[in-house]
Amino acid sequence: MQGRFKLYFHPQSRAAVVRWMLEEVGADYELVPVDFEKGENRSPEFLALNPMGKLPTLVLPDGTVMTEVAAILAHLADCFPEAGLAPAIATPERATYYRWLFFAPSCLEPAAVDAMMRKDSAPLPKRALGWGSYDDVIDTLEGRLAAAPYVTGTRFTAADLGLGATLWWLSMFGAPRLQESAAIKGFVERVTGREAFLRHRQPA
Ligand SMILES: N[C@@H](CCC(=O)N[C@@H](CS)C(=O)NCC(=O)O)C(=O)O
Repeated sequence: MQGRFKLYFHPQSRAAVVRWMLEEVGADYELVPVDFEKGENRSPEFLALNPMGKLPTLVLPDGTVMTEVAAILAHLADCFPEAGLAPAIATPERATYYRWLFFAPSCLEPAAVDAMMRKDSAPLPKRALGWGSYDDVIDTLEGRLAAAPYVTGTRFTAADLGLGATLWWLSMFGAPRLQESAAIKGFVERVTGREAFLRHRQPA
């Protein structure tokens, strides 16, 4: 794909996941530093791009603004088919890819944040929560990752990138059970051993 992407960036934010993806696909991109401490993500200029005041915020070469990690990963995988990070449309592999691509932000992330940060010990009913319970989420992930090296089988895709990045940072924040799971630990080691992962960790 021609043209330059502009990624509003803070190294300790989900924008780093998008930077990893830009490295994977070999995109031309620039980073625009955003200082949370100075409130730059709450400036009128930034809020005009993303009224949520959040990163990642990515401006595509044609000026379209994208937010939401999983949506950005899916779009970049489609824009750079030569990188081979998305299975063909309307195949069983594509269905499985979407399933796990969205599992990270809709189940894993909220379940982990709830498990780690909620002070009130009263458990919420499983049926009221999209993620059911943290243990259900981790059991489900373990089952998948014990069965195959990557979520769609033997090939690394953008879904592995999104899930792997989330598991990686949750492990660093001490989310329960992740360090004790051989399947999850092995998966995180596999995806974070990629060259593009190492490149995205270089100072901006
Ligand atoms: N739903 C968003 C989450 C974005 C998000 O929460 N970003 C955090 C950084 S990791 C942020 O910008 N926080 C700054 C703030 O809320 O002030 C996504 O999946 O991309």
